[in-house]
Amino acid sequence: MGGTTLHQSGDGYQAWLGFHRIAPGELYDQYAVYNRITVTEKDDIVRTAISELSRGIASILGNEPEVAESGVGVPCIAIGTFGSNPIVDRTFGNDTRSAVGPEGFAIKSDKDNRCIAIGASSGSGILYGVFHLLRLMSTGATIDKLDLVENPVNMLRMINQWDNIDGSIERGYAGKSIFYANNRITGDLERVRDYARLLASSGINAISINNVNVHKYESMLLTQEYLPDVAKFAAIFRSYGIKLFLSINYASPLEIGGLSTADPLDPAVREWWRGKAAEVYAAIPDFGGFLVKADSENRPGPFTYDRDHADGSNMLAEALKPYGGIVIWRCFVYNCKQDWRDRTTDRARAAYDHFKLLDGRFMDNVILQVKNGPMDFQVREPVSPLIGAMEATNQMIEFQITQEYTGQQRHLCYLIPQWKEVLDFETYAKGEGSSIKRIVDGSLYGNRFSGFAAVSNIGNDANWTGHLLAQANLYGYGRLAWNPELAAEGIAEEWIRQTFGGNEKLVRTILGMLMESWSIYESYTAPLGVGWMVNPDHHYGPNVDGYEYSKWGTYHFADCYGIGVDRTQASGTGYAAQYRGANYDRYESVESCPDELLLFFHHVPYAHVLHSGKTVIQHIYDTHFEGAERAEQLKAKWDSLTGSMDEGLHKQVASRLAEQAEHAKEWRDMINTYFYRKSGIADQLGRKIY
Ligand code: GCV
Repeated sequence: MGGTTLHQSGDGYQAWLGFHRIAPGELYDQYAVYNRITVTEKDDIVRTAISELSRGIASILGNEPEVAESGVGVPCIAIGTFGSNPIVDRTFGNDTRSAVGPEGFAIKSDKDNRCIAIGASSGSGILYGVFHLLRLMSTGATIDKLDLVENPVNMLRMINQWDNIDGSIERGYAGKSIFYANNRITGDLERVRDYARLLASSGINAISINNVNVHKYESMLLTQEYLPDVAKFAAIFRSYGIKLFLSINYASPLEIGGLSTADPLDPAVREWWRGKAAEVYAAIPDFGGFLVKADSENRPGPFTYDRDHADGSNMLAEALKPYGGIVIWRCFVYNCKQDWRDRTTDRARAAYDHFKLLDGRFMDNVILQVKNGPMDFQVREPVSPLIGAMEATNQMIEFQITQEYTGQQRHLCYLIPQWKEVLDFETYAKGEGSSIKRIVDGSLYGNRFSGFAAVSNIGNDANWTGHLLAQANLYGYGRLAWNPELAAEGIAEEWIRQTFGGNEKLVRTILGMLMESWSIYESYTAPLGVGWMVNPDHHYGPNVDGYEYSKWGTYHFADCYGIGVDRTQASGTGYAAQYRGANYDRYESVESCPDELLLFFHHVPYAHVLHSGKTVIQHIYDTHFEGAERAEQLKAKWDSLTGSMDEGLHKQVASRLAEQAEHAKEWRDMINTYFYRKSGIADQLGRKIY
């Protein structure tokens, strides 16, 4: 292990932590007062916080602040957990202290005494407070009148790496793994540390560091051969307040344990996992727990032994319980070999059908991780009806930051608006006021564990995410997990100012581009919620009938008369009935189903008239022509920023946008031609369809 990362200005490596120098002026004078930090504590995370604050201020002001341990003296930024720093203690009264939760913080400016205090009840709180102050400074905010308390809304704010230990990344679009190469943990530790900084600065507090598809080699991470190196990663993440988890192979007792079964009810298997947990905790005392994908896409699981997923997860939960560990059990469980041509079998139904009836059977240290939609991270799908359907079970939501079906970081697609729609969705699980965000923050049902998980979009590309603007999705995910009430625009603007500086034209232009990018991508790809029109395996590029499981017929059921999947209770797969009350009514009826999901829920003729007044076929033509044009405009907008940012940064995005504009035309032509040929209906505007 070891090594250092070389990077250059203009490569995007610093991401949103570049901390641009501010020019002399009023703001500089206001910030420059705070050139001294006082702190008395020395624990790991507080030390991280001090070093981050010094580094950030040095970069913003051009001078390294003095760090004094006395805890007294002004002007200063006084930092400490309550009871450790006299300035912090005299700044915050009992009301404030009791309002600050385990990972929260309070910040208050005392203008007269030229002092800013950051108080918290833990080292993590201090670190988040420091990053908050730096965020304010690097977005040009006034800091001499601060008086705020912040607590994260979600307990778990987790990142899932899909890294394999051969160094590849499943659905990774930004180079190779920063953790592994050639079946070894190599890991440039500096790079891993820099990743931890990025994550902590956006609010992340947990990470699983290997793919959920765990093969034999990845199972080895649980062995003595690998655990000492895994522990080094854990130490780095720990110093940034981030807990480390591992994905495990359900068949590990067979794969690496020499047993002949992985049956969760077999005493030898239970004993094996208890022993394994003890070994892992001996190496990593604050280990988070196991993330599990079982009985899905050829992964082993309890079904092999005629056991259900409660049996399977509880067995692991029991092994982890003595150490405070948790089991995060994924609900992405479906039979990919199923023949669904008879139209009653429906992949969308699978998660709910498998798990709903198990409500109440899971131990309290099991959390079910549910993808945001019932299928698989499409550009548009409805919200998963499983979220909120299990009152007596811990649940967390899973998003996909890596852009598997949303342009693979070759196309611009700012995903925060999509996630906001999901989080704001009213489920009626406990009557009105039962939004997804209230379920996954644990408040609706008073869950012991809950939160957010998302699949990372980083690799060892210099700029982390391949497409520089895809950094906004990683940053935005963390911010949204911290506080789902934040607006998508606000998050984008923060990210832009921190990444590119405060030039107003630049900020407005990039903000506009990010905010329209999801709608642009949707418009030239898969229409009206139908999804899946991608090439098999790698899932990039248009292929209307292409998706790999289309051997059972297409996922969209298009023929010469119509298109879409009938998921109604009345005549289709019955999926619509997994929703409650008004949601069921809205989706079940073709009249009330929202246009953007029409083909997800209904099979309709091409001449069906949408709420927009257009026919389905005309909508397909129009959106594909417009989408390709709008992709071209994205490129022009970016070109207008030439000269207003580092040339290297500008160039890398310009080339991605040029590629996007070209590929959008390919999407337009493939989709329009396909449906023109299928339907035989001409474009009303007489445009050329290739
Ligand atoms: C890690 C989809 C992806 C797979 C992924 C799977 C999952 O099917 O294409 O690459 O596997 O989701 O979420 O488990």
